Amino acid sequence: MTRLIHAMHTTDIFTTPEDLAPTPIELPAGTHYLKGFACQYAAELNAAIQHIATYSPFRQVMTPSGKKMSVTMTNCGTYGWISDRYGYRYSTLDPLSHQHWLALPSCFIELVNAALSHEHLPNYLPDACLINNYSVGAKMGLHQDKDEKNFTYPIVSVSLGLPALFLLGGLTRNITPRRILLQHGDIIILAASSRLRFHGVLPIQPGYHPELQAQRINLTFRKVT
Ligand code: MD3
Ligand code: FE
Repeated sequence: MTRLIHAMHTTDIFTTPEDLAPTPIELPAGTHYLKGFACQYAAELNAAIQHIATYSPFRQVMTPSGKKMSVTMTNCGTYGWISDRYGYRYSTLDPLSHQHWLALPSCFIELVNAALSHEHLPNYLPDACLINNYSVGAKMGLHQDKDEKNFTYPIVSVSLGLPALFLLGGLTRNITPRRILLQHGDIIILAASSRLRFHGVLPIQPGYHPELQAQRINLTFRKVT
């Protein structure tokens, strides 16, 4: 054992292993990370999410390749993101109820406005909010969000509940993604040149959150049209 310690460089002792420090110090241009920004809104957000999920329940969606996603989803706003064997698209109607999605709750709009203002980004009114629900083990593969008409509107993401390691890649699939830890209340905004980066979520690890129990919920606000 002594031999091993002597063989190490002293700096190695102070280097935190990558797995324990997944949040990089430097973020790429157009990526804005607001640690814990939504914590004060969490109870109100969670109540609104429960209401939305009573009206339009979380459901597993099928990808065009015929695989069921591990994440369950619902939406609010003018447009909802849906996927079935015919492909991905936005729809004004919930395919389960054939009714319109519920309107965005005012606390959602206020939070997006507060986050954009904090980052000195132009304010916009989102017309879609995709609500992803991750149970332990759920994940999201590397993908791009490009079903929206105008990529100059940033995507605002709000994380609640269990932590996740978020993967942020490049503009092509072959670039090794960096890992960013997203915890309860964290907001990440993908603007400008980061808007079309490949991204995904590693499997959620077992845990318990006092407000959301054994789940992670992610809200993504978008402007579709
Ligand atoms: C980076 N959701 O719903 S949010 C999605 O945590 C999605 O549920 C993930 O990817 C989640 O499409 C990640 C953060 C996020 C959202 C959009 C992005 C990161 C992004 C668009 C471009 C680059
Ligand atoms: Fe995405």
